[in-house]
Amino acid sequence: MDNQVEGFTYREIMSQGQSWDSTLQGLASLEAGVVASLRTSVAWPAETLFIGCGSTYYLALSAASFWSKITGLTARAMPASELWLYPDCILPRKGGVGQSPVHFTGNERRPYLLVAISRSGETTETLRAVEVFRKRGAGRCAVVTCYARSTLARGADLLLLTREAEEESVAQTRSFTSMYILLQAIACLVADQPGLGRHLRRAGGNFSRLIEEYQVLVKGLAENDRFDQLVFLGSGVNYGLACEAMLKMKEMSLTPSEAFHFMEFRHGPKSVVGPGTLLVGLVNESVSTHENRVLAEMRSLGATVLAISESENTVAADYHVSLRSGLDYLASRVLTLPLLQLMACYRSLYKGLNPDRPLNLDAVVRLD
Ligand code: F1P
Repeated sequence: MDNQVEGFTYREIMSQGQSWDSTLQGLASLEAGVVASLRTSVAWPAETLFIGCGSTYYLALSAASFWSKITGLTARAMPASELWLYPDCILPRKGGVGQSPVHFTGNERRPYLLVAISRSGETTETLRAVEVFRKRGAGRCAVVTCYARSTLARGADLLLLTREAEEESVAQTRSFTSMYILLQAIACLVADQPGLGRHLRRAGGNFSRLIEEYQVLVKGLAENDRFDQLVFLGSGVNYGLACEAMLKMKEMSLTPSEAFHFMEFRHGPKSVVGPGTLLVGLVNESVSTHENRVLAEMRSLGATVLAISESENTVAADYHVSLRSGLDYLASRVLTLPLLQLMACYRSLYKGLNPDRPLNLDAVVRLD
């Protein structure tokens, strides 16, 4: 199989298991300092804001969800450009009528924690958003990036680095999942949840088995001429992942793709469903009754359904990826992406495109 795919994007997709392992090993040496640095001398930040652009905005969406779930702290995600250009919609203004009482302890406004996520550390919108945040004295800024010498990294109060995930590809693959698992590990440190941390360290060991078991399936779906559009559904922490899978398919294969929260899809967007639709559901088995019903309904409208979940027995689908990881649900999330990245890569090659050179795209968006 491998000899049909020469490019660095494919190689980077296939290297993710090792990248996750080395990323987490790298964190182990920083652990004590990380928690101390995240904790301010006063109470925890009033709110944690996650920002990014494109893939890293989708990472921020999922991160805000698992951050709240793991730490109990409130969190929000937004495109970096929103914080840069519309800060008053995000940060209360001193003296402004809209100041929210939740950010006050006594008469002192509690700080925010900003988590700026950027593979390159050079995206203009993200750099400008951090500048705005700092100018407002709104709190401290942690940076998640692959490049230690980047502009963003150099200005961080706390630098969370995954050098091992540096990549040549324009479309993010191992960088995304490695920054993702790094942030999950940080959340475990902040919340003092060593058990979940141990599960995260086991995720890499599942990578090769899943590729071995399902590579042929995703290649077959990628090369099926029946499908002219893809829909990715996910809720909770899965929504950001569904958005990222959608973007991979768009960036690499130019296939019309959309992503929605599971329960939102009925409220209008399902009108596009038909025999040409491949619908990928990232199923959370704790709510699978509801998510299953959506999948069954879309199959009745003619869609072909690929479900990705921990086990097979709860989902009505035409095709199934059963992770069978034995991991905590949150620790298994990174396992959902590599096969969908591969599907996008295979579809790109099948259409005679080059996944290493996505049309119209650059690896970093720099604005003057
Ligand atoms: C952000 C980004 C990527 C996108 C493309 C262009 O980069 O929008 O998400 O896939 O590569 O740049 P970064 O800030 O994460 O480096």
